[in-house]
Amino acid sequence: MEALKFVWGLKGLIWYNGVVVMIMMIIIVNINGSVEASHKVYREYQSLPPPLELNHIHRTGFHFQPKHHWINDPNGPMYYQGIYHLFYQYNPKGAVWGNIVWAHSVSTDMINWKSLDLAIYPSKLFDQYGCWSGSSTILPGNKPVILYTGIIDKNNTQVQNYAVPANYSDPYLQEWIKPNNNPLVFPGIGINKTEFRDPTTAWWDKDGHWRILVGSKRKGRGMVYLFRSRDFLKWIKAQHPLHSKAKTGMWECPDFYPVSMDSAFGLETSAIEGNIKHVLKVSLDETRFEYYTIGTYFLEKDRYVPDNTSIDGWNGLRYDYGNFYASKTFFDASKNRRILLGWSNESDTPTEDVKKGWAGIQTIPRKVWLDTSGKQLVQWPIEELETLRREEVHLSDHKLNLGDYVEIKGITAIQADVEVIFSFPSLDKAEPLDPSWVHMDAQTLCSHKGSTVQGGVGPFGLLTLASKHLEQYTPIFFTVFKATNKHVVLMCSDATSSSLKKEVYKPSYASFVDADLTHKKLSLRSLIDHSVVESFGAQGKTCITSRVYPSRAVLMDAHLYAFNNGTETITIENLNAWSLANPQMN
Ligand code: DQQ
Repeated sequence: MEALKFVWGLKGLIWYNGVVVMIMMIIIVNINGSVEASHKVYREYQSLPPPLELNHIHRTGFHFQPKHHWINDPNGPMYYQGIYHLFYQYNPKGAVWGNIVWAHSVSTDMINWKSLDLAIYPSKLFDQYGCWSGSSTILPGNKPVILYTGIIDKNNTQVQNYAVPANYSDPYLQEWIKPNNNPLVFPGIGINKTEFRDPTTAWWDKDGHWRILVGSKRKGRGMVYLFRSRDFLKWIKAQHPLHSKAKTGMWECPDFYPVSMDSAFGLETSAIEGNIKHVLKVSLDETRFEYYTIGTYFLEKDRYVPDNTSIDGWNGLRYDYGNFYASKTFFDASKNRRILLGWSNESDTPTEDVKKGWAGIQTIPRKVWLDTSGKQLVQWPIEELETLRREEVHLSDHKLNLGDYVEIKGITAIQADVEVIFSFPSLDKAEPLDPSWVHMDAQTLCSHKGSTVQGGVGPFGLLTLASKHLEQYTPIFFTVFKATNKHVVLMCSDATSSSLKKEVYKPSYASFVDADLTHKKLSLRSLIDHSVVESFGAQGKTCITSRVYPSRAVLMDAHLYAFNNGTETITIENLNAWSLANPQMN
């Protein structure tokens, strides 16, 4: 491995024209819109056969994907008789959203997947216009049941249905029955019948009731209606929603579960005793981002109250600050952990998706638990991913001065797992947080500063999916700033230079990281897979997933570098990188 002096071609221009570049970026972001919404309807593309050649350069190697066509939300993940089940929203006829059914895959490790027949598809009056998202619950006696949203008319009226396995002794649960006493829940008086969907996993309490949440909104106020049932069949709406928040719009795909305050082990969804907190996550239809709060669930009153350390609204905490939506967790009883899956949507145009013949992936399943601070969650890729690790390279105690970069050679940079710990001797050179930046959100600040503008402590990090002459690259990096009486860490995953195509949405995804800087170290792990980079900063405290479409940094022409563009010397204390093999993928 060789260290080179890094000359950033456009650095001077960008610095000089900083304001111009920033304005241009904002315009481009606006013109190029945002991530794809699941309900955007492109009728002309909804039912088109896939192209014959599916091995597109941007197809991922180890992320979950069916052979072809469109996918969105993960649905009803569960562990049953030694098998993991993942259902997902799927268009069996095309590469854009539409004709929605529940497709079904099974696995013994959540990395290798085998696709089964469709599990739930429109066939009855109560779901004839679509089988939308939902969850699974394991009832006493180890009996799984699925709750999902059925669309019953052309106006998108939504009801909640259930489905049960045809044969409980089949660990693959290949056939599902939708009993005739469906729907279980109609939108009652006062409920907006086209904004009433995505039932959660049910939880049970000693009072003999099952409880579920259903996402909704009223007059712009996002909310989760609470329903109770003794027999899982007759559901009564509670007088008040479990929780709601003004001006947040429709809450899709809610998820509600307990987390332990004492350990990283997961808890069964009905767990209520002991030193626990609850997490409520909602997916915001209006912003296409999710946020979660950590709080207390008062069971007697059936109220959830977020802690005052959790922002309840558009600026709340996110599992992931990038392409990540409609996520869902489940309790994995085989390893006592809670697992999180999310849909990572494309940032390319629908016409490109049609040409590729596919759109959408699921992120690598992550273990999720409460940070010792009690104020946020922590996530880490499941340990099973490590079975795909092949060639390995290692680098330690390597210094990066201003403008240095080092290529990480010896692995397939297009499909890799990289773990690195950076250290710095002091924070004295940290750039003061300019008062005019204070009101910027992290993403705006990242697009303003970027990876190429010289800083104090940082920007430093990884350049992933980089072409040989750096015409294209996706940097994942940190910059430490000095605020009034503390240091602030900004983490960015910046798609701005990932490809030359104008039509692609290329945001500078970013977040501030609540990192402990006592030891003057910051860690980063990135999972790189052709058109996706999933990154975990500060041991999983901040996660960002970017979808990118390089034309030059493809296949064997992709490179990986570590870099520093700050005046403080950064040391790569330890870097391990592996090529990742292809698992069995549907
Ligand atoms: N996707 C589903 C809905 C859900 C949305 C439809 C979220 O049930 O609200 O495909 O992406």
